[in-house]
Amino acid sequence: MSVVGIDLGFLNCYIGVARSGAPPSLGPRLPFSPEYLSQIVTNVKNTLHGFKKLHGRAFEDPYIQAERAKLPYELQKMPNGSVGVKVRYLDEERLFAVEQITGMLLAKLKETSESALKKPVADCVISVPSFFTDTERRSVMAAAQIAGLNCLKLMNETTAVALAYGIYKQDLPALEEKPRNVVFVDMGHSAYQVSICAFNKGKLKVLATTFDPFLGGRNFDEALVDYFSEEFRTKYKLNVKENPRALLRLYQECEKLKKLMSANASDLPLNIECFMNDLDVSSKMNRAQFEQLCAALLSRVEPPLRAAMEQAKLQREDIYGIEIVGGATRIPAVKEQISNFFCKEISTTLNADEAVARGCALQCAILSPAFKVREFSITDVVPYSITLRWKSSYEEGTGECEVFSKNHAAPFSKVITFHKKEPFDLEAFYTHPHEVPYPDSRIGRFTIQNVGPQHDGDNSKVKVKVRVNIHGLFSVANASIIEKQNIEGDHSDAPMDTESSIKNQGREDELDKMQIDQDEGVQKSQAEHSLQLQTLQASSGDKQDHPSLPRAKTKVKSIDLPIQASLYRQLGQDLINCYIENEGKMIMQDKLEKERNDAKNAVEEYVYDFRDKLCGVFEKFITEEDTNKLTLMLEDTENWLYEDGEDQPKQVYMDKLQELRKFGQPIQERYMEHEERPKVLNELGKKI
Ligand code: ATP
Ligand code: K
Ligand code: MG
Repeated sequence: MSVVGIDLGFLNCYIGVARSGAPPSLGPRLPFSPEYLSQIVTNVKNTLHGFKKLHGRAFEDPYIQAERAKLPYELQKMPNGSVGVKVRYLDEERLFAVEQITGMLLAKLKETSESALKKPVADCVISVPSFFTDTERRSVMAAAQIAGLNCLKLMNETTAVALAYGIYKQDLPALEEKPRNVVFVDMGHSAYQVSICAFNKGKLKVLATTFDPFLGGRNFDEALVDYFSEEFRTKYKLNVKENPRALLRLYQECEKLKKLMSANASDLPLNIECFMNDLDVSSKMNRAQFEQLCAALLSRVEPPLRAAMEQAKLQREDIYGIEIVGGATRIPAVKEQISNFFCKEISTTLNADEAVARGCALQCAILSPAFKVREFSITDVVPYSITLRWKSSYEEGTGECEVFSKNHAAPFSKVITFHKKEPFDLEAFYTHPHEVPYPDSRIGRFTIQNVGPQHDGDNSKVKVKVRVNIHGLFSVANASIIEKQNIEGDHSDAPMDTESSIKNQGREDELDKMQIDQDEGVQKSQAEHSLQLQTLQASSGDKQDHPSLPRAKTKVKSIDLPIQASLYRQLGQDLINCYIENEGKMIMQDKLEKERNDAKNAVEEYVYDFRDKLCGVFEKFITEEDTNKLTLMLEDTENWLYEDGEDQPKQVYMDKLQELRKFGQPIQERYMEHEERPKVLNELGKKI
């Protein structure tokens, strides 16, 4: 049994593999470059990359429109208003939803790990940036489903890094001791993330996570591209920005130059031959110039560090170490900004490229029942505070309540009590839209159905459980009506519509297990369920609700209520199923296409091999006349392969091969016989 962790990077994807046997060994590192997609989607002219952040957004989203201008491939609006990518697939222009594109990438990653491990792979943990909203997360989940992967957890990238750091550390402080606080910094190609984690033996707790979702290696490339485009405009009168091909090449060269400048401070050349209009261009730059050019970008390194420290309520001296990962942290000036802020050397003990994938693989092993991994508990945070608003058509006004504050522990469940006479809506949204790098603050609407008054006409007590689950997704997980059967004296509490006594149920792992159970489709019986709620109720010390009544006298019955959820920009399961079917078809088509190509290659190979042998080993076994005839035939076949035979069904190639073999086989046999004869005689000789 093997499980995998997938770092779904903007530019680079990595797979970490955990194999059974404790502790899990991390198997072959499987790096992926975006070029892989061109293998998946046959005949794609442009390599597709950078679609990670197109997830869960509307086509009109300003971020999408800004990206659109930069991407070498075309984006288009899908019928449901989300983002599609235009791709040539088997000589046909096709539009794929971004979920399908990531699904293809994930399917490829799955297939590659399977062939490396020689075992099927289904369970996985996939990384997402900590700043991803619910909509973005759900879109990535859909992609996993399309790829046939069972995603046990969407894991925040920096949390994965923290796990990779902590799980093998032998010297973490004991549980009762002061925790060890470590800062994790990840700057990749597209984003910059910081998180501060507190470690004790066997556990890590994320204290705060901050980010600049729009700062990464690509911005440094962009700064260089802008600079050289300007220079080439004056120096060579070239308008690079108007030529997509040239622009792409300039981006590639600038990225190379940027990396070279990380290792070398002196003047470095930038030369591109036949750049535009048959012109060769050349220029140079050194590290000091680069840093000056990128001063504005570099000044954005500090604020998230400062914010993280403030939110974690820590001082510099509380920090044990700073660990950096992600390709762009190799830029010396970025490192310098970080170490200057903390007045401390930064540590690079983690593998900057693989840490996220390793952490995900470890998390997957922890979650998988097939693995025995040492216990390690992980508490993440809610990145943005979440508010519930409720209204009822029957009563006036609305009520509001922040159910999760920023950096609140996650996964976590809470129970809220409402007093209602009729069904009601709960609207969940991010409390502070300006803090969220996403243009819409809506999460979803949850309608609590089947609510009616009590027998005496009074409000009913409705308990609603809200949760942020293991993937970082918010939901109204369940709702139940509490019926009191011995009502006498019980109504000291006047109907209070806006009362929302939030009881923390604790982030106890018990609740998480419940979540996993439900995800696996295990339906709890009514009895079991109400029992559970009762226990929760008892443990929450539900006193202020019944100030005058001793608990023992109230008979309480809890009845589950149906919840109708409508999540913001949710892909319907019907559509996902349709994508799954399509993905299956494409995998089949790819397989057929591969077989067809293999059959064609076999003909080509046979032609070359036969020709070699005709003037080589076969020479003695064939007349000159036949040789000439066959040479001509091989030449014809070769020409045919480049012309009419270029694009034929598999069977045509197989027939062709058969035809060639008819001529080749007898000669081959004569030759083999000749070769074998002395050996056979030799053997016989020995025996005699
Ligand atoms: P993201 O985390 O944003 O999704 P990613 O995980 O794909 O993206 P990484 O693989 O961590 O990104 O980093 C890629 C970036 O790091 C690229 O911009 C690349 O140019 C940059 N990079 C890699 N090596 C160096 C180096 N030596 N010096 C400077 N930059 C580098
Ligand atoms: K990566
Ligand atoms: Mg990354």
